[in-house]
Amino acid sequence: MLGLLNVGSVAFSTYLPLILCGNAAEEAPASTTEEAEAPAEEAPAEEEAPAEEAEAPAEEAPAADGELVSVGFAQVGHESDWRAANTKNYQDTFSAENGYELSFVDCDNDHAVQIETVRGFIEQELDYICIAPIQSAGWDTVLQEAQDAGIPVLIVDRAVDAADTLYTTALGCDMVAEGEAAGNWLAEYLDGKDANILVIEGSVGASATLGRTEGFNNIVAQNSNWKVLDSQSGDFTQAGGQEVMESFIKSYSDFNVVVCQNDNEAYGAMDAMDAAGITYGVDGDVTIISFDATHDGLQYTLDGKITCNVECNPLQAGFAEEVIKKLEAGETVDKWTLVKDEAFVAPGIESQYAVTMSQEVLDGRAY
Ligand code: GYE
Repeated sequence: MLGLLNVGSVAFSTYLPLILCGNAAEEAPASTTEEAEAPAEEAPAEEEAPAEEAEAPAEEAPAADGELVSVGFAQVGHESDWRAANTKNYQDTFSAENGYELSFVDCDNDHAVQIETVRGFIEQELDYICIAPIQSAGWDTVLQEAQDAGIPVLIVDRAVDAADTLYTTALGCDMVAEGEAAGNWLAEYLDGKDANILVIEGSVGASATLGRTEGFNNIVAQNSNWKVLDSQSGDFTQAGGQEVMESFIKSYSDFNVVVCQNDNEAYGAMDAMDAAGITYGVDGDVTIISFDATHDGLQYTLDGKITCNVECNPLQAGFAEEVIKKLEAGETVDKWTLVKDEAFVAPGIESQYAVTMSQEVLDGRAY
């Protein structure tokens, strides 16, 4: 169920030697611009992207004068199904057909590679730089370098821990709100019952991890009969989720809630519980909460295995394109764009915080 991203098989960028250095160059799958072959109308993003983008006639595209607008995208990596959907959305949106030359680099979850990737984009004098920051700390110097070079920077998906004067705009989901949504739903669901909670966190230092943890803990603090027994990073991967859950099972026997900070970790945690004979889901002993609401994650929610799944919408490229179009037109842009999301619960559960899953809901999803 872990979708393997095929980013490594596409043509390597001519820029690649400049932007990947050291051993990372051998390991980091990287790809670039010309591979975005899917015509825009086939992109799953189109239904959810802002209407202006989806409908924009060719003459309004930034490439109207025949020049492609160059955009560098320093992507986190290929750790999850969410990331695969996000990457596809950027490649579909920033296609040559739409007037862009996209330099896409998969930074393989390595902060140092990501910094050097951005430096490479600056050296190449690209028109725009999008960064999905692997970790939130450590950005001041390279953001200053981009600013000195006069290149607008869009911080996408995750946030940076840097002054907002150092970048042009930021966009993404509200991770703290996602964590609070999970906690509020759990309080409603448990209706006063005790909770012994295990948390499988995302990658260390990522704003998605920090925000979801903070938001969930805000609600834990309001429930005196809830206890977080342990909280460990599963690195947003299926293997990581499985490994952490296996070690939790060795140490704890009295848990009734497992919070996985993304769907892939939940798949791994379910494998570990299956192997240990622990039952979970609406009919089992353990309630699983997950984040992302990817297609497979919501299938598990529909099946009653993941009881609550808090969405983070990966279809964000339309928002980035909207910003770039405005900048191309000399307009000012908002400092922050919120990408909205919602939560889903298993059939048979009614919640003021979440949509109850059905086959129809799953079939209507764009990713
Ligand atoms: O939840 C996870 C991915 O930054 C919101 O990163 C994103 C997170 C997402 O690896 O699956």
